[in-house]
This record gives sequence, structure tokens and C-alpha cells, in this order.
Amino acid sequence: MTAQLNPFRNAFRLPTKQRINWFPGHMNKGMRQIQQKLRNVDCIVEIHDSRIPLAGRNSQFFDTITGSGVKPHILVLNKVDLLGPKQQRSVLQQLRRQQPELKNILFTNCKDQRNHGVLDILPLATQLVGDSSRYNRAQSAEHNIMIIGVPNVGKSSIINVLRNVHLKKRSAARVGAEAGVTRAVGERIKIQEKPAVYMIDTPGILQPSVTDDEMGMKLALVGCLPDHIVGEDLIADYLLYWLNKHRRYEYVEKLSLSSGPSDNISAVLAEYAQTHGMFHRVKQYDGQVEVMTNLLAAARKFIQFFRTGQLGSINLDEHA
Ligand SMILES: Nc1nc2c(ncn2[C@@H]2O[C@H](COP(=O)(O)OP(=O)(O)O)[C@@H](O)[C@H]2O)c(=O)[nH]1
Ligand SMILES: [Mg+2]
Repeated sequence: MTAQLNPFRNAFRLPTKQRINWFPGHMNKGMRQIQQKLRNVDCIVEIHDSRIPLAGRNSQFFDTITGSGVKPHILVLNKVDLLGPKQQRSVLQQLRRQQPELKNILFTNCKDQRNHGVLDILPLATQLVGDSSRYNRAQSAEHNIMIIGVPNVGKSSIINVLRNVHLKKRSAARVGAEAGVTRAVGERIKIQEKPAVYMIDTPGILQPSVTDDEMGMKLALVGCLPDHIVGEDLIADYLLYWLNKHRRYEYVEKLSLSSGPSDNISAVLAEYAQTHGMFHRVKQYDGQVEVMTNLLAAARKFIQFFRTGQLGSINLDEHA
């Protein structure tokens, strides 16, 4: 049997030559603050979104701050509720191939306090710190764990859930649905009493320049950049491209598209807006007001379906 050719786009091109870039001032400051605090850090916990296990991890920066692996490091792939259990194994294999030096990988779901991955973070960090040479910190009984990663992957949520679970105390770190809520390296937040363990929350840091367009689109799609930086229309088009390329057609039913899969984002959004009564009034050049389908509202809905797992469990870094 010959494999059917995929009739849809097999490459994604940005409409302009402009690169996707978001490196506001607070990231530069955050990066400096992280480096200044490193002396007092015993373990680095890098949080990333499990739906993009490879894309967007600032490996050069992380290499520098772990001293090329001297300081204990745990990679936590969060939001595993959106990746799904079936994809976990292939994500692990993918990561091990790509970065064999990664030793400690956990999958977590912060929305569930009984999640195994969440409960494993503190014991694993304690063990790694115990086994490591702490140099200037060898005399200190306290452990300081620094949480790092790109924006909006759940860094503050992890600190809060660990504080809730181990200390039975209420949340202390601010959480938000948009990227860029935590803007400075915060004070230490206690997560365990005896021995005392503290966590240091940091603002999400992206690579100063995202040179790979698809990587930038994946970061935008999972919400690591505020939506307006890239634009919802473009994010929705990338989502459609990705789903078609990977023959993931769950969207056809979810958006109630009558004529099946399509690679034309305007047509897809227009049909969805039409059947779901999404209209808005647009003033024309001649002053007349016309009622039109609201494509932006439809694009937002489509992206929302992906972000809440309603288009299926997806690893955006999976090979086509
Ligand atoms: N579905 C899901 N959402 C999560 C999870 N962890 C965090 N979030 C959400 O992701 C968003 C960003 O969380 P936040 O902790 O502020 O991320 P930070 O920018 O890395 O500190 C918030 O809307 C959280 O509710 C998770 O495990 N699963
Ligand atoms: Mg935060």
C-alpha cells in the first residue's frame, strides 16, 4: 500500500520577513538577577511546557547557569494534562536522543496536587543536592532551589503547589494566564520546614532572538508570548498548518466544518464564525456599517480549543 500524499502545506512561512521576537527589558534584568543569585542556589529546576519538549528551551543560558551540569538540574515538563499519558514515552525518547546529558526529567500537572510528578520534585531535588558538592554552601543546612524557564510554563504554579503540598500554606507566587506576570526575581519562598527548603521564582526568559520561525510559532501557540505580539490570526493559521501536516483532523468536528479538512484559515474561521453566530459591525470607508463574520473571535476560539486540550493530546515537536 502506498502512503497517501498529504495534500496540505508542508512548510510554514511567515507572511513578512520579520522575525518573531519578544525580549522586553524585564527579561534582561531578570537574566542579570538570576546570575547574581546563583552563588546561593543549590539546585536548578527548569520548567518547560510538555507540549514543546524541545522548542524554545534556552539551552545555552541554562548551560551557563548550571555550570555545564555541575549544579544539580531537573527538567520538569509541566501541563502534562494537555500532553496526555500516551505521548509521554515518545517525548522522553525524543529528549534522550536530543540531549543525552539530561538525567532528571519529571512530567507534572500543577492542577492536581496528588500528581506523581509534582510530589517527586522535592525528594529528587533533596537527593541531588545531597549528592552534589556544594562548595561555598556546604555549611548551610538550608536548600535553595531556583525555578527557571520560558514565560507561562507554570513556574509560579509549581512553587505554589509545592508550598500547598509540603507546607500546607497558601499560595505565595503570582500566577497568570498571560505571559509576563512574574517580572523580577522574587524573594525566597519557603516550601518545606525541616530541613528548610526555599524556592526562588524568576521571570520567564526567552532567547533574545528566536531565529527559527516555527519555534517562534510553537512558543506563541502554547502561550509563551502574549498573543498580540504574533497576532491571533497568524497563530490560528500555524495551528491549522500543524494539525493538517500531522493529519490531526479532530478540529473538523470540533469546529463543525461541513466540507472536511481545509488548509485555508480564512475559510475555516469564516465557516466557524458563521455557524456559531459570531458577527461584528464594521464601519466601511463610505460610512456604512456592515455586519460581518468576526474572524478574530473565531481565531481566538480555535486557539483556545488547542490550549485547553480539546483538539486532542498534542506534542508540537513530534515529527510529521
Ligand atoms: N493545564 C494546565 N495549566 C497549567 C498548569 N500549570 C500552570 N498552568 C496555567 O498556566 C498559566 C501560567 O502559569 P504561571 O505559573 O503563571 O506560569 P509562569 O509564567 O511560568 O510563572 C496559568 O494560567 C496556570 O493556571 C498545568 O499543569 N496544567
Ligand atoms: Mg511566574
